[in-house]
Amino acid sequence: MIRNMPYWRAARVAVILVVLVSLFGTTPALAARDRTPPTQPTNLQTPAVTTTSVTLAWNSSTDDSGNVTYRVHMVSPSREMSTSQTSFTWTSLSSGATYSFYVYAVDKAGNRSANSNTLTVSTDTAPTAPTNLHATAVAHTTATLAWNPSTDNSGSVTYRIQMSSIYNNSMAMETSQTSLTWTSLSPNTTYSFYVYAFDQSGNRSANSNTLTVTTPADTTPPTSPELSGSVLGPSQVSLTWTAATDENQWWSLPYQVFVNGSPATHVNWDGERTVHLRHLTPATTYVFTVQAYDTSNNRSTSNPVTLTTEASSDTVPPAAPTNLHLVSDNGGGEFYVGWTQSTDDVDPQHLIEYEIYINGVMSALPVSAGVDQDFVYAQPECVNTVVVKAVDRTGNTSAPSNELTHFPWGWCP
Ligand SMILES: [Ca+2]
Ligand SMILES: [Ca+2]
Ligand SMILES: [Ca+2]
Ligand SMILES: [Ca+2]
Repeated sequence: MIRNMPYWRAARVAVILVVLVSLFGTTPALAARDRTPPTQPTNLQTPAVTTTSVTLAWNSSTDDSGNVTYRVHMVSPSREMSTSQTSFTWTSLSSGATYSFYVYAVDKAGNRSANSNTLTVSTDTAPTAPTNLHATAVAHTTATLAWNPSTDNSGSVTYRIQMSSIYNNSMAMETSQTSLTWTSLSPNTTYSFYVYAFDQSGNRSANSNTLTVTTPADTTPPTSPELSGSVLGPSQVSLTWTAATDENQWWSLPYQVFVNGSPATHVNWDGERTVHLRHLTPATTYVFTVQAYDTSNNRSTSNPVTLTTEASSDTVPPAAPTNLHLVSDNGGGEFYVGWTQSTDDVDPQHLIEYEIYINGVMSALPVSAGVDQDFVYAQPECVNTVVVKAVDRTGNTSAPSNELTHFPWGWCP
């Protein structure tokens, strides 16, 4: 064609062809046009549905020109989205609504494949709220609750019951039933409950009504402890008792010891059931009892135990301990102190007891006999001033040792 043109005209056509090639990459007149559409996308399915979204997936198309674009078509309302992937998540849908979709592929030349299968999908719905939350039984430490069930499109739901009280900001229990017994409550206490449902996809219902329950007061005392005791010399007795139980308390009960009807100064730990009472008067008859009490302070009293301390003519206290010094500081407020043991006019050294006072407060740890060192727990003050006193079997108490000043917390403000 160009060969038969005059030279000037052939040159002009050549320039036009060069411009066309640079613009379109090929000569439209020379390239074969792509008239082959992509193959049909198949097996359109939905691997995931939520209350507001549907995820679609399909098997890919092939095309002679390489990559294709997929058009995801919603039938009603008619909308279309594009993707180069073989899956697409359609969002912002309505809960519990039904939608139909199909997919087709388009190649670069605009050839369109056949439509895939049409898939009809319903979005998920959240369960309805449980209703009529009410108590079917309330006891000192339990409340049995029941409610009308939720309904959900996907079948079974799980209920979560929320409880709050002055003791607990919020606690929750779950069940697939429509009733639940809440245990470990306290007597004479008000609790609030509500329940909601969630389906297997985690969609949550609204809350039920809020139910307020007050447990009845506990007016029943614990069982009575069985008390026994023995004399340990002129100034001490040992008391021990069986464990009392309470219908509302599964943990160890606290006890209080009484001497001739008055509370003993001895403070025992909750649950402790053996005590040594010290500094009693020689040759004196005492009546001891112990009381167990529950959280509502209902009290039971043991059998009385009558004991007479041994006689003693010892009226002279031991010499004061000397050379009180720091042995070691274990950190955390625990430190060891040591001293030179005392002597007594009557008792051998191994029977002399040592009371340790920190800032004037007697150590709560058990008193030891016949030792020259012991450990103590610091008072919260920055300066801890420690003294030790010796006590003989008759209860005669020495003057204090020298003072030991210690800084157990390592600093002073
Ligand atoms: Ca093609
Ligand atoms: Ca559901
Ligand atoms: Ca009770
Ligand atoms: Ca003495």
